[in-house]
Amino acid sequence: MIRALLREVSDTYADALSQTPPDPPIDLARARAQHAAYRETLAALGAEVVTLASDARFPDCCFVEDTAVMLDGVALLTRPGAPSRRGEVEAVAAALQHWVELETLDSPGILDGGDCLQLGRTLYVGRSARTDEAGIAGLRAAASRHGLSVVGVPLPAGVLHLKSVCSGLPDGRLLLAHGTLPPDAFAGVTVVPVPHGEAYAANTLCIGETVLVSAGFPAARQAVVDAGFAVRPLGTTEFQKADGALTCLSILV
Ligand code: CIR
Repeated sequence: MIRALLREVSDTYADALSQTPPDPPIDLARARAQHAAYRETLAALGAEVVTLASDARFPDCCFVEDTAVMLDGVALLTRPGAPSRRGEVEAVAAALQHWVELETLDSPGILDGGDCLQLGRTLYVGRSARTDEAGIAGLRAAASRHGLSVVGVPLPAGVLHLKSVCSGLPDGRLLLAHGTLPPDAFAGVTVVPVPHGEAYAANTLCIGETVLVSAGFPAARQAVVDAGFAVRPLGTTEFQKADGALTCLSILV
């Protein structure tokens, strides 16, 4: 049974961090409707969904992925790169402790879960504005205790997180937005390309053999279908406005 931890969209979500001020601005009611559809889809696919209450102090709190990284059934709590988001970890930790053991980052670094992607026994981690060398060192120390190796992937300017431009498919292949990262950063991994113009939709979420894909990106959807998987399109426009996508909205345990 997959468990999914989610967090409601905050009353202050319109103030969420964004690399570019959204135009039109975030529509809070629409964001909540999209979040509800996401939650219902996960449940319909058989996940046990737990949704935490939001906290108006944290506009970005629905993006729970950034607060913890699962390492073989243990949750490594992160130290998010954005200072305004550090306080989000507490409520997530309180919820996760009922399900799994918790570990903390034993370094003074910063690390966002959105920068972490596990394929097989390798954890790829983006070196970004949100994840630094010390954060990667802390991740490596924790991962090695679980027999996982860590490979750093430098991200180009403007790419918020590693998983802003790629995500894993159910069979371990990598869905990667063409022209964003060199495929040889993922040596030995088979890459399924998404056209550059649909880079946003390279962030997908796998629930079993089904792949959730952002609605409105036909080439990305086709790439996943051609790769052999069932797709569920979901509206994510209000999360895209805050640089968020499908994986960001849950921690799968
Ligand atoms: C932020 O800038 O932190 C949020 N507005 C978006 C975080 C998206 N999270 C993710 O990709 N894992």
